[in-house]
Order: sequence, then C-alpha cells, then structure tokens
Amino acid sequence: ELEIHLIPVVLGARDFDRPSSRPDRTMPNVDLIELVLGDITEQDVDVIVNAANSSLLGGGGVDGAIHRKGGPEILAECRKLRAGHYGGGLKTGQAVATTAGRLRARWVVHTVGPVWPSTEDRSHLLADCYRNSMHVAAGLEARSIAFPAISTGVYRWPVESAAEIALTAITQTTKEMPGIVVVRMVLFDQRTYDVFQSAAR
Ligand code: AR6
Repeated sequence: ELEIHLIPVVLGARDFDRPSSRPDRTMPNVDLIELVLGDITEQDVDVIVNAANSSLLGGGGVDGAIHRKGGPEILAECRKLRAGHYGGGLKTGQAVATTAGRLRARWVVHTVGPVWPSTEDRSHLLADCYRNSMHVAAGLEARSIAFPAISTGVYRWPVESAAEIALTAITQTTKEMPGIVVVRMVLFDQRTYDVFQSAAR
C-alpha cells in the first residue's frame, strides 16, 4: 500500500490556483515533488534511479532490488557500459541509463552517491547525482522520474542532510526541464519518509 502525499514546491512565479494552465513551455512543469513511502521497483514512471556503485555490476540495497526484479538484461547492459565508455567505472555524481528490463519503468538511470563520512564536504556530489540523473532522463525524453534516497543506506549519509540536498537539487534542476512533469522521491522506511516530509516543509 502506497501512501502518497503531494508537497507543493515553489519553483518561481506561477499561479498554483490554475495548475492546468501551462501556456508557456519555458515555465517549469513540475509543480510538485511527490514523496512516497514505498518500493522504487514498483513505480510506474519512465525512469527509476538506482543508487549504484562505481562498478555498475550490482550490490545490496536498492541496487540489489532493482537487478533482482528487473532481471539479467539490466546487468548485461551495465557490463556493456563497462566494456565501453565506462571502463574505469562510473564516477561519483555521474549518471548513465540502461534498460529497466522487466520493471514497469522504461529505463534505469544508475548513479553513484558519495560515501559518508569524508574528509572534505562531498554534498555537491550528492546534488550532482540528482541533477545528472534528471539530465539523462530529459535526454531520453522521460516525463517522469523516481529517486530513492541516494547514499542514505550502505553509504551512511545522514538522512536530514540528504533530504535537504535532494529536494534543493531537484527543485533547481526542474526549472531547466519543462519536459519532466513528475519527480517522485520513493522512501523505503517511515523514518526516512518523515525526515523528507519535514525537509519539504
Ligand atoms: N526502494 C526504495 N528505496 C530503497 C529500496 C527500494 N526497493 N531498497 C532500499 N532502499 P542503499 P546507498 C533505500 O544502501 O546508501 C549498494 O550495495 C534504503 O533504505 O540502497 O547509496 C550499491 O551497490 C536507503 O534509504 O544505497 C552501493 O554499493 C536508500 O534506498 C551502495 O549500496 C539508499 O540505500 C550504495 O549505497
């Protein structure tokens, strides 16, 4: 059962009382970032984002779930990427697309979040994950995209900080992307969901 709450995010001057009026393509089309308590592998969106690692060859957490449910086609494409342009792996903050295999989504965009802690501030790399994933999605002409809370599991980034970085990066990036009309954060547990709710407020 998904519990869906819509959090209005102000993206600049527009009339929220008339959400169906979208006369100007230069206006941002995302009125809302959806916060959902649920499983990202179940999402019916064009793109789901994977919190991968630089090897692109799978792992635990959301990465494991996506490969398990999406089937071997995703890993096959990841291996091709490693054999080609991504021979050295995917760098932290970068994003790249593959098929979504058997998932309901059309594509998986793989990105690598930064590990916590680190001697230097790596917040900009976490923001890059969101920005670059949305750029890849826009390049695929995706209209909807779902993110997990990147770096907040195995990579141990504090959820309060991650939520602020994620929502800020998404809000800024949607301004450049009139084609993306749904951005959904899919939070896997109640605590993470609650923290994102507070950050959105
Ligand atoms: N749907 C949505 N969110 C999920 C799901 C799911 N099915 N499963 C877990 N989460 P993590 P990271 C949440 O560890 O911290 C992997 O081994 C989870 O509760 O998946 O970026 C990779 O291969 C947490 O809130 O990703 C890398 O080696 C969030 O997703 C490493 O973990 C992210 O947790 C990446 O670590």
